[in-house]
Amino acid sequence: MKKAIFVLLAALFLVAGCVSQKTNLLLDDFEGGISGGAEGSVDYGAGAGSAVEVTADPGIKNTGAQSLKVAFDAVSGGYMWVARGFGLDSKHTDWLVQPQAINWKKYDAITFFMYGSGSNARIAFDIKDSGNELWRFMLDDNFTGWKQIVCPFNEFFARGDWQPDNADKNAQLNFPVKSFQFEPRPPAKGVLYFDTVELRAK
Ligand SMILES: [Ca+2]
Ligand SMILES: [Ca+2]
Repeated sequence: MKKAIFVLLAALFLVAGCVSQKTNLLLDDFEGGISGGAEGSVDYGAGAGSAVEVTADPGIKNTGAQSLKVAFDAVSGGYMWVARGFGLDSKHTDWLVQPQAINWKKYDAITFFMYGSGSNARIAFDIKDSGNELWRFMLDDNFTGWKQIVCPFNEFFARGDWQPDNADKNAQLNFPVKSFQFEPRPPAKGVLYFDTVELRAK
């Protein structure tokens, strides 16, 4: 009898395991035409002396046919942004999935692949929450080649240096998240590549 119960329980766990299989969600693969400006597919720019150029790179890629190539010169006092998602100034920056269509409770991190250059530049990865509040995760360009960067939602912090005028500034990361952006922090100059932005299943 004990053996029968054990077999039954083992079978139940097996079924439960199959049903609750973890599946990550691909948010963005940076495919298709890459351009800036009002009609562009990437919302990017720079100011106060910094400069950034964004193109597609078919040679260095992690998934699909290309990656997002970011050539930057970040000077002291300057700023820049390279953003994709919803509610941005450029018209065609959408992810592969609408934020409202995502069950955010199923995921605990946002991940992406970065092709590092070993420059030791500091890179900010920001997400904008449903209240337009910007949250930041910091990483270092201290490796070469592709590496997956895992940014757990509970390790983001609300930006203290700047927030949009319409940010709720409630110190809560409110879902759905609407967009993300990369910003190499000054002083730094170089080229980085990004690809394969996903939500990690819990
Ligand atoms: Ca790609
Ligand atoms: Ca908020």
